[in-house]
Amino acid sequence: MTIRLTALALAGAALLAAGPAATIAVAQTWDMPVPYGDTNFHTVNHMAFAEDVAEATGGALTITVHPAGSLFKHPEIKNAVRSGQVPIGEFLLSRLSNENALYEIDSVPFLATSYEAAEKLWNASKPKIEELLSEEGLTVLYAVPWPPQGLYADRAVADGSELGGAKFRAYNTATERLASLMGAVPTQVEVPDLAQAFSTGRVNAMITSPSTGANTKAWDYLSHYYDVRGWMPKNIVVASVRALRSLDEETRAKVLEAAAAAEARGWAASREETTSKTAMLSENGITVSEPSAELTAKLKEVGATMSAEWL
Ligand code: PCA
Repeated sequence: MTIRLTALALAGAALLAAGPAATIAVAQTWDMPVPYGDTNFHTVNHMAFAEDVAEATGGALTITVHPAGSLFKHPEIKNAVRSGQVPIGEFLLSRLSNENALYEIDSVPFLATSYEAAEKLWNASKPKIEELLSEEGLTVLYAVPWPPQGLYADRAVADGSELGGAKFRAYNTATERLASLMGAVPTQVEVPDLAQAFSTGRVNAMITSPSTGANTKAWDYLSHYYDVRGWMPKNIVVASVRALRSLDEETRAKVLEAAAAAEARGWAASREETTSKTAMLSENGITVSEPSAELTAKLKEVGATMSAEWL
């Protein structure tokens, strides 16, 4: 008690001595809610980002990553940052498509299906996306794509007709639309609930990355994977402008530096995941194959419809 009062008194004296214009560097801790589990490569990247920040700022800023929607559920994360409940958070960018179609440009099927194309698309769309988010008091720190999206099912899919009436797991509006256009019935399921949704028959198929399949041990609940490479949706990390402003200039610069490093590291990790996690699916007994010409044609047709709708 005495010690605490003394510390408070000292801090108060320092504030008075420094005058109104100076900022006193007070160590801060930031809670960072993220939607995906702790073995996911995005989450691993955020942990490294947090370590970099702690080290570079000499402990002036500590970031605590809360994985798997444990602090805020995925649909709540953006507004939690916006409203100041947390200073920083991650979400799937295309989930914001109901606010502006630009947010889902990375989920238009067959628009950008390689890392090179995804990077071009990000560079082209980034200024406008940054502007839109900044209007809401959010600063973009970094964005990292998932590996190319492939088709998973609890059955063999020869031409796509096998998915007629199937219950199709969706993670954003674009995947919902794709499911409907394939003649399936879409239903939103978050990654932490995925294994259970399949095991209980709530869903039979989905399109997602080899990472999400491997992270959720898809071999326990389905049998087939088709390497469709449909699109590469991105996760984005944003901080509130207010929270960034509350840092002293040097600390803020270190955060932005660590964020740039996290973006580069994340893209490299994503590339690596594509190969390693596809191999893991097959090693664990999933039948991994290229989609047939018929299935590809069907998906491309759906993609063309969705591109036209996006435009
Ligand atoms: N995994 C996330 C989004 C895209 C991906 O590869 C998911 O399945 O929800």
